[in-house]
Amino acid sequence: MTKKTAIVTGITGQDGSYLSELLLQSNYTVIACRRRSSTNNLERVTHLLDDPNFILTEFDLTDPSGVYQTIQKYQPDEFYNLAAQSHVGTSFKQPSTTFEINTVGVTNILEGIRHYSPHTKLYQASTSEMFGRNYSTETDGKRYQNEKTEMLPQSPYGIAKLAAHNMVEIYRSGYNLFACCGILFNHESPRRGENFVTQKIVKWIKDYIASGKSPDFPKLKLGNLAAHRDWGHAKDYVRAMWMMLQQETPKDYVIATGETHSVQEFLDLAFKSVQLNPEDHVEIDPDLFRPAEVEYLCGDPTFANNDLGWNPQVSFKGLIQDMLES
Ligand code: NAP
Ligand code: F7E
Repeated sequence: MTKKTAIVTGITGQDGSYLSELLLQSNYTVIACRRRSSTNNLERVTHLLDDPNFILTEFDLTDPSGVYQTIQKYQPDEFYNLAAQSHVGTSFKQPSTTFEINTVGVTNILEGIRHYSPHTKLYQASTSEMFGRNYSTETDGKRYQNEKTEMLPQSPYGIAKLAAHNMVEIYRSGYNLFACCGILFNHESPRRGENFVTQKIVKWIKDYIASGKSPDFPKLKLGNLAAHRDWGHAKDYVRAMWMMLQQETPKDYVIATGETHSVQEFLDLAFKSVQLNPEDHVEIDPDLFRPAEVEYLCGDPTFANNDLGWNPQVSFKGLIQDMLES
């Protein structure tokens, strides 16, 4: 395989770390971007730091000068934008910051590529949150979202991501850039951040067991357990990102498993697999409910299956096991 260069943003996060691994294994030089931090937050990529093809660099997406300089300096074959204010709940508390990073930040990248490296192929991390409260319905009544489903976002995060999604479309059609969006449904892993519901549940279980199942151990506080999500494994999903940029033409794809489960089901399965009963340990906290909720997500990945040849490898149960056993 010929050597390629890719800029990856968000390398301190879940997807950035898995994607960096995949690219390094595929003979890429990875320009690994992070923003300044007063503490060491490189734990997800510690094992990559000694690799000479993993080149750490620093910029904040909201500062165009750093974005432009990096694009101009490396003129990469590929650019994967995984950086974001990625927490939906937080987006209600920090809507302007969310918009600045998730929309203006993406516009900075698009402008940088347009002016300084128009041959660069861009992957933008879009999301199922953009569908919000909308879904399509099959003749048998099954509800799903795919590339044709109208988007009605329900959070500042979803709105900011949809604006970025539309911006990518405009630069693709208006300036002929190879720019595409993966509309990824929820994906988790042992590297998932601790304030997302799956990892919050798994972490509580591990901490509780580590405490010797202490009767004084605080309860697990959760919000809406009725919401449904289509959960896959992050390792499968970063492979789809890479596949999108290996195509002849840029297209947007839904990446999902096609299965949906409630938060309650995730909770029950995770607790059951370590012989615990959630009813003994979980407390519902009204403060953890969102001002507006996305109640039902179930992706239809048919287009990605057929056009990319992408299929997820890890099942819902396999995902929970991996998170619990890591
Ligand atoms: P994550 O773990 O929260 O990582 C987000 C990354 O963005 C972190 O490295 C963070 O850096 C970085 N970042 C935030 N603000 C930045 C800024 N202003 N400048 C530069 N970097 C900044 O998220 P993830 O789960 O890996 O998700 C990756 C991308 O996919 C995100 O865009 C997310 O919105 C999107 N997405 C995720 C899912 C999912 O289920 N995981 C589904 C659909 C779409 P710090 O460490 O400094 O905070
Ligand atoms: O919430 C409910 C919550 O924060 C899932 C991000 O990666 O996926 C993620 O966004 C569900 C929601 O993920 C708690 O109300 C109940 O219905 O794990 P989450 P999310 O909001 O779906 C999309 C696709 C992205 O793009 C995002 O970047 O779980 N829930 N109790 C809770 N959620 C949290 N966080 N904490 C709770 O205690």
